[in-house]
Amino acid sequence: MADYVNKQMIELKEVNQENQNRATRSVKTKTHLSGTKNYLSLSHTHTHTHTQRCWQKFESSWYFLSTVKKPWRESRQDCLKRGADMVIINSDKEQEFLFSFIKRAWIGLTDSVTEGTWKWVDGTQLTTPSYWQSQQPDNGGDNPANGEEDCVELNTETWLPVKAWNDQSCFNNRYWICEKVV
Ligand SMILES: [Ca+2]
Ligand SMILES: [Ca+2]
Ligand SMILES: [Ca+2]
Repeated sequence: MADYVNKQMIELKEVNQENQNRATRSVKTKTHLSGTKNYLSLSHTHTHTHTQRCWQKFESSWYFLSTVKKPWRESRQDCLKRGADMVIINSDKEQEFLFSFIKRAWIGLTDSVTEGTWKWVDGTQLTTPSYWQSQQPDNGGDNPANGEEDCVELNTETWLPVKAWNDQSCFNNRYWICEKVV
C-alpha cells in the first residue's frame, strides 16, 4: 500500500513538473511573440514615415518632393534640416526624372550672389548641361513687376523636359526638391 502511495506521489510530482515546464514554455513564447510584434510595429512606422515623407530613389540619389510651397531660401533650409540639400541636376536622365514629378519646383541653382553667374548650392558654377527654357534666364525681362529673378524653378508647364528651367523671383512660393546623394 505504502509503495502504491509513493508511486502515486512520484507520478503526481512528474505531472506537476511537466505542467510547470509547459507554463514556462508558454511564457517564453508569449515574450517572443510580443518581441516580434514590437519589431513589426517599429518597421511599419518606419515604412509609413518614409512613404509619408515622399523620398524616392533614382540612380544613386534619394529625392524629396515637398507637398507645400515656399520661397526658395526657406525651401533650401527644409532640405538642410532633412540632412540633404536642394537638388543639383547633373544629367539629362536626372532632369527628365525630376520633370516627371509634374510640379513647378525650386532646384538648387541661383545667381543671387552675382547677377548672371549661376551657381549650384554646393558652390560649383553652372557649366553644361543646362536645361533653360527658350528665352530664359531673363532676370524678369523688362517688366519691373517681376523684380529680380535669381532662383531657378523647374517649369513643368513646358513641352520639353530638357528645356524647362526658368529664373523666378526667389520670394515666390514653389514646391521644392531635395537630393541626398548615396
Ligand atoms: Ca544630382
Ligand atoms: Ca538673376
Ligand atoms: Ca524668368
